[in-house]
Amino acid sequence: MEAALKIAPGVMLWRERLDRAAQKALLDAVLGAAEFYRPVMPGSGAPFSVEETNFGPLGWYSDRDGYRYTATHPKTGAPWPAIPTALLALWDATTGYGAPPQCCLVNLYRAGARMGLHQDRDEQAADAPVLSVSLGDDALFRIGGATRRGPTQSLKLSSGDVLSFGGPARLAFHGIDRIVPGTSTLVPGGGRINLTLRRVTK
Ligand code: MD3
Ligand code: FE
Repeated sequence: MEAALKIAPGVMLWRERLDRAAQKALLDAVLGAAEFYRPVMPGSGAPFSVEETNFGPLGWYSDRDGYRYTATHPKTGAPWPAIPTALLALWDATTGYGAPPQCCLVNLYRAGARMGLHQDRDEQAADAPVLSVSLGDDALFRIGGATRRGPTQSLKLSSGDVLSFGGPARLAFHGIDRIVPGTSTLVPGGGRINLTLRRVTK
């Protein structure tokens, strides 16, 4: 394995940490799991451009009533499927954190989808890192500091890349400016899938 790149304090990047076969296996696990839905913004009800689903005992969900973690799929009421074992192994190998992730949020970006700058603040386990796996088309990822104002840096994320955010980076503002359509053949129909592993409770 190539050594991790240190992007900023608390941010580590492993380029192409997953080979094509491992990417395909994860893609198949995602596509065979819970169906995607389109969350809406708290209050306004404006739809996200990203579609989502989850693996794990807790899934992240947003509707008019707010952001929260739920044990069941909002449309079907079924428990979320288990986190794929390859992702649990990746979490152990890259984070060394002493407890497994409880949530694997799956974001699906078709052409034109984006995610505005935000912080992830819905988790009580603030000491745990967040681990992100990119599949499919390239994305332009932006990360700043712990305040909305101030400098940001932009990073291209490609299929198989793995990023961890811990310590001083855990409350960094971040988002996806856009995806670059046609840069990968992995996802049928085109687009990008991001898997985010998190601890939720203390
Ligand atoms: C930095 N997802 O789901 S992953 C999200 O590519 C989210 O779908 C983006 O932001 C995506 O909340 C970015 C990279 C990421 C995830 C969580 C973080 C970066 C982070 C938490 C803290 C700091
Ligand atoms: Fe986020």
